[in-house]
Amino acid sequence: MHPQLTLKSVRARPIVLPLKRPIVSKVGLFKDWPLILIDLYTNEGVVGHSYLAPYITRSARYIIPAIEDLAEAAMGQPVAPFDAYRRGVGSLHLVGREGISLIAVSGLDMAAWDALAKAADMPLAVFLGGTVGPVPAYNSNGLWLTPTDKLAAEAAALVAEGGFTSLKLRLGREQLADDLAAIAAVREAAGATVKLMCDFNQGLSLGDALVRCHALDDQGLYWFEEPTTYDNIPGYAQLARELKTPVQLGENFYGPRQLYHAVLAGAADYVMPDMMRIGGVSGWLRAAAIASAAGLPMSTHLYPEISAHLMRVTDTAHWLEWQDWADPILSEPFELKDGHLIVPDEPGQGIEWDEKAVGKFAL
Ligand code: SMN
Ligand code: MG
Repeated sequence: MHPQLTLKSVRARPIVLPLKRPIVSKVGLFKDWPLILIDLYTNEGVVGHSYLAPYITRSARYIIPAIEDLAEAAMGQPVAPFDAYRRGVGSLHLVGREGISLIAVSGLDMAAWDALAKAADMPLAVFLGGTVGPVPAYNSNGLWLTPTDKLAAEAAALVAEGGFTSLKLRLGREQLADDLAAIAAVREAAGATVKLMCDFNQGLSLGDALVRCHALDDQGLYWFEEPTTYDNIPGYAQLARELKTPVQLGENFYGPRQLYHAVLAGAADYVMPDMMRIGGVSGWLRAAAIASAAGLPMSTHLYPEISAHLMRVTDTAHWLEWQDWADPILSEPFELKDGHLIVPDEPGQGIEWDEKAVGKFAL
């Protein structure tokens, strides 16, 4: 029998990684990519890892104290992520069940699941009742709102990064003609059969979203992601009702209940929770059960390593979003093959920090 793990301490460290291709999007311009690395130590010697990608570098100043506060309260307790989730959100609910509270809970939750799977000497996917193997992925490393004449070369490079047949393209440029030119440039370079997941990053008003998405509805795009503000649920229900192209929503859902409300309202054809906001592994598993009952295909957002394990046990698993942004600090980045991310046959998530690189990017 494996020993029950007991929480000894938690370390959370901010780092900032350079981005090969700067993010030019309606949610902001990012030249680099901050991460918070979390190490969860147990009395038994097992160490769980996770990371958060909070977009804004200075947010480490208020997310890390929240992580430390929750960890302090759990010191000496069994490593039991479902219990910690309830206790963590419960203890912070008066300052909000969502936002920073849930982000801190999610980071600790992922590290706790990593530790448990490591203690059992199983890959996380196997620990959760699945198997390791390939997960279908699209390349989301580029195709931002960059000048259209740069898109063809970038699309060809993105396909070549891992034999990809699917790419994410950001849309919602000033003029419809600019979006059409972007689509044409990418298809020209990546092949007519390339699947294009299209992300508007909430950049349009509901009225503009209706007009632009109707105008693009015959383009054969794979999905329309977040055309308007993510929490305009009635607006999304209208978009999903009126459009032929599937509407994708969910990277901004805080906790499984927000996904549930979106499902109830018919606000999306596809959902794509984000590990940092949905509640880590525990939140994902609950959200996946809702998507399964509703028959909604579920994709991932950021966090490709841990998300790949989860996709192996998600009933309606759809597409994994691939970004290589954490690769510089991983001692063994995950392998890509023929447009799939390969879940490694290693205990836990299968991520270990390259401490030399971490030192280089420390804040
Ligand atoms: C996104 C991800 C990371 C930064 C900005 C925008 C985007 C996505 O919404 O879905 O990849
Ligand atoms: Mg998105």
